[in-house]
Amino acid sequence: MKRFKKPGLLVITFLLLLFLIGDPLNSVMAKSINNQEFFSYHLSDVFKELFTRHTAFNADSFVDTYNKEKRGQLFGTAQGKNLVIIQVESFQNFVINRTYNGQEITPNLNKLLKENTTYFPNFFQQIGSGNTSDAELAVNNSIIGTLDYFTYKIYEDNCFNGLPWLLKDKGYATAVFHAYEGRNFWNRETVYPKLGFDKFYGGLNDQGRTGDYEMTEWMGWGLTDSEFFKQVIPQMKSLKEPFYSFVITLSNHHPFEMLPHYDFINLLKEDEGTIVGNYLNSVAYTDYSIGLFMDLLKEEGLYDSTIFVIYGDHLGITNEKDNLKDMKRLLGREYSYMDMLNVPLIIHIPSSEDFLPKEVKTVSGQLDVFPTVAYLMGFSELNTFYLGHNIYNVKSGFVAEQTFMPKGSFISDDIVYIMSRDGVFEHGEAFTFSDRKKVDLSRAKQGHLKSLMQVEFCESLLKENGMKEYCRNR
Ligand code: GP9
Ligand code: MN
Repeated sequence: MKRFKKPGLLVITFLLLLFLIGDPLNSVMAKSINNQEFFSYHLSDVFKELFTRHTAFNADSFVDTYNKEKRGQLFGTAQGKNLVIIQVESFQNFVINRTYNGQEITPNLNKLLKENTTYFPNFFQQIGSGNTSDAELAVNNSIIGTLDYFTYKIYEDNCFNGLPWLLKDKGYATAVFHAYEGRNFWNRETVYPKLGFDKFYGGLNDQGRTGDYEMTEWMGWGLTDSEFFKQVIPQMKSLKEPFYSFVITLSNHHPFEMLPHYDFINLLKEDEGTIVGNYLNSVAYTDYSIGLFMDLLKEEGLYDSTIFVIYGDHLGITNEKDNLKDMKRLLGREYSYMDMLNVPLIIHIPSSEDFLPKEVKTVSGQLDVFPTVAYLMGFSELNTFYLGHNIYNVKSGFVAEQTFMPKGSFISDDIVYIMSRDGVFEHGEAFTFSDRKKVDLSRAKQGHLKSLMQVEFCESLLKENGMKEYCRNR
């Protein structure tokens, strides 16, 4: 049976087997597992299961699933259009379509959901130690970042072959936009060209710095999003069409403190001065800024010729005691990992002639964005390594997690499994996705192994610089 279509994958998998079976104590997996607090998983048991029963290790989940999944009505509906991906800082899903104290928190995005848009309410973050930068990595490359340290640093010399490169091959101009004060936070300056971005508009032009953004209004971590978006417009206009613009917002960052004139939400007394209260105002401001950006793109004639992808990089409200209490009051139920890791994904194609489903409820994660966008943009193949799936067409969703929900955890349409921090599978917790009812752990074993395998596959791919072949002729 021909399981592998790419020679590189065979090599990586073979190496992975060697690492895992040959010398488990020194293996990649053992090392990264040991890095996790209280983690002492029984490796030999896992691998006996993986390689004797072949339950979780299914090469199909790593290779060329795109070929099958690309068949669908929306294939190529955005072919040749500009692509604008907006990665929104700390943007969680619970605010979408929510009314607080009689006010919509995200009126602009809620409105957008009604216009040639698909909303994915069951979309989850998939990051490692690199926070914002790992979300960038996951979405553009369909691989998950490492827990060891941030991927953009450890693997800065690696070859990547994700969305920007494949779009460049199709004649797209590629650019990334971000207004943090220093250009090189998360080692971005070094890594973006490796990811396939031709141009990086980044950093502030003030106090002796020579970045690309004028400091017209400061809030929190840097230039305000609304001022940032205004400055992005001429930069974007200077790109040759078609282009891929990857735009990273910043204002909605912890501790979410706002300039008073951007406080749009009338907070209840009990939410004033809290992280949750701050967050509501901060996310409402970001929503306002995105609305402004869309209006400016319309004025500049760049709106109709573009496909937009908007999602959150990761959670903003952590599970500290006060937050848990305030979030419980807001949601009317416990604030769980499932809420924390749930970020929204929105795909908007203004001039699509095809009918876009209003909502796709399949469970999905950041790794799925690349194959999904490739499908809409009519890629005939995905000649690279990727772990995600085309969310529009895949029958059931699967998301491997490794932060907050420890490595070995997963979310699927059927079962959610939260790995125990002591590393013993049996001490973990399994429940149904739909109504969060506890289920027997046996129902989570297969997904647990698949989750470990996906994460370890990525670790191995990065460690072995498994995509180096793709860089040969660049
Ligand atoms: C700064 C920004 C930081 O450029 O990306 O966000 P963080 O990684 O702290 O969420
Ligand atoms: Mn972030």
